[in-house]
Amino acid sequence: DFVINLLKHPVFLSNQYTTKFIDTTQDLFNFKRRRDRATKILTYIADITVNGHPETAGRAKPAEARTPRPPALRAEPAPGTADLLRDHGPKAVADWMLTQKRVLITDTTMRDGHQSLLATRMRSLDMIRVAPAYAAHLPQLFSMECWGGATFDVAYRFLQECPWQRLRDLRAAMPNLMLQMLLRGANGVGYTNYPDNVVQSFVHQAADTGIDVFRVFDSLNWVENMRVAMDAVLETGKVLEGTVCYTGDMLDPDRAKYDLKYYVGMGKELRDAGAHVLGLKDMAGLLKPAAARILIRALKEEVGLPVHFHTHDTAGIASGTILAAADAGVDAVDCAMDALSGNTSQATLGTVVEALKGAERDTGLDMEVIREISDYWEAVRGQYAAFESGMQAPSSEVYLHEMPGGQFTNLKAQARSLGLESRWHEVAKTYADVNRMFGDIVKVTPSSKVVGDMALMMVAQGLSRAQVEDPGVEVAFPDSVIDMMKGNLGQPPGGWPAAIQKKVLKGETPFTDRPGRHAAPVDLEATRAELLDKVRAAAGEEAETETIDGEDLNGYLMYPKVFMDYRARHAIYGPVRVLPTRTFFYGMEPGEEITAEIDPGKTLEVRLQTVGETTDDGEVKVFFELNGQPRVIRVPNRS
Ligand code: BTN
Ligand code: 3PY
Ligand code: ZN
Repeated sequence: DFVINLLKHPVFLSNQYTTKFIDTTQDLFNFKRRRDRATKILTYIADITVNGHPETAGRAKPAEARTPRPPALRAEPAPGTADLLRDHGPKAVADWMLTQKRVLITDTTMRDGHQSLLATRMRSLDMIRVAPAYAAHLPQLFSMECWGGATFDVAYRFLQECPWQRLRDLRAAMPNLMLQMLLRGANGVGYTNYPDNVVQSFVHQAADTGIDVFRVFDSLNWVENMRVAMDAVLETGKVLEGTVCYTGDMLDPDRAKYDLKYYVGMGKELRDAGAHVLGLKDMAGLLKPAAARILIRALKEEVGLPVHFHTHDTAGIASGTILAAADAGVDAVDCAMDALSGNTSQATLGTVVEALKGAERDTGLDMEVIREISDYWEAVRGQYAAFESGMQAPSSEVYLHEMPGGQFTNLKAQARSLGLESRWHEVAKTYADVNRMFGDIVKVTPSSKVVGDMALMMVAQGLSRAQVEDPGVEVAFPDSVIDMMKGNLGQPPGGWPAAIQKKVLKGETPFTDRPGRHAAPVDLEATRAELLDKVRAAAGEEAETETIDGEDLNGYLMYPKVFMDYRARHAIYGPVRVLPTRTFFYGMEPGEEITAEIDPGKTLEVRLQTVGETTDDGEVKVFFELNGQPRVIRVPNRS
């Protein structure tokens, strides 16, 4: 019946549907199909209850968690920056930034905040529930950074949810605020260069689904490698934030490679390439207040674009640097809501707002609302105890290793999985050695991952920098290092150091031009057809209902295997994004009851009665009540 409903549906017939058509079109669902999705979700709960979630095994459990409750809404969303962009375009946004006096604030909680503190594991539901409070009560925000960076693949890979749907839901919930993403230039939201037309297609899809501000950077600060992505953003009519990554120490004569002249020069290149806003991305939190004063003043005067400053609080000084930047005339700065700020995350939003209050550059944000929203985030954070990094305090060690805040927790987890966590300070020191060995480069995704891979390998194998550089010592370099030395991430200023490059490449000739020039364009329509065939072949009797929209296609182009694995699990477990976070990671206790909104206004009430014994064939029966009706689900006992 469901298939007949679908095939006869006017939207389906007119080809106007997306994969979400099925999840969002109520009138398709006869009783059988409705039970189907609920059964899938019960299967997931049963599986996690019996076997645990692989991602939380052996990790800290949340303390008796307070249920996150979003603040009550007391106002309709007032017009904000998204309205300005919609009505007057990106240039008007930039002009407005320059003429108004406040320090504008971007809230990064939904992207860099949890990427840097919780290994990017925050689920969409926890964001979407608080989004209306931002729209209603913080309409003065410059933007919400809520997408891109590592959040894209982590959503598919670990959270079993569609990153595009997250964006669409946030867009709908915050119509007045500009939504911002982090785009790694030619590396998209991945770890390697993509063909030009894949990057272009991705940017257009992101703009269509809801992104207003594209912060575009390159992991080696190579403007040449950013142009394809930047030109694509310009075509969309959204805000292009062309971004300079900050590294080293501008005032240290030993790090002369990255001096004031270098940054101002790059800022001018980005302006000439069409950027509306100049991003200054201090991904590790290395920019010190005195240097910030000089750098921001110079960028403002010599480049002329509004400057948007991003930093991390790893050393504990981010808000101090932000105040110095405010004095020097910075236009916008990034902060995270208090409960997800500090350490490797951004500066504390409420603190920055308080510090500027009453003075010339008052942010105009409402402190009571900030406290309420932060209180919500505090309860949310409690549910993610399994993903906390264990960093107890800020640390000046960051000036030694220079790891990006968004990499820190991930690299620590990688070190843990190799049994190296207790040798973390050695990893940090080696990371610094690798940076010097590679010629002192910008370290940000993906170049930071290459440096991290090399450092872990050296610590694991007990190799020193001198040994690695010694032509007489055989070294098996990680694939990512070989790839980078071949030129596949582009060129750092001054090129790669010849000796180490030669040793890594064993005589192979590296590229020195743009990697995108070597990558043939992908036939997008052929890929879509191929993908649909694959998805249908895997879907069995539900094959007819499978479709591939532009969002799916772009997800697949970035991450083919990750996307296919996500779809395969989706076929089994259904839309598990609707489950409460605790249930998603820990399953349920006998006697526990939860509700999940499977469609707007339609909830599943789930009660777990008991978990049966494991049968001879290795299966466990899990007894539920679903909306008052008994249901039994069998799952394999894999524990
Ligand atoms: C992963 O870590 O592989 C992705 C997270 C989703 C895994 C699901 S959870 C239920 C089922 N049991 C498993 O061991 N994997 C899947
Ligand atoms: C990312 O690319 O994910 C980053 O956060 C870089 O800072
Ligand atoms: Zn960052």
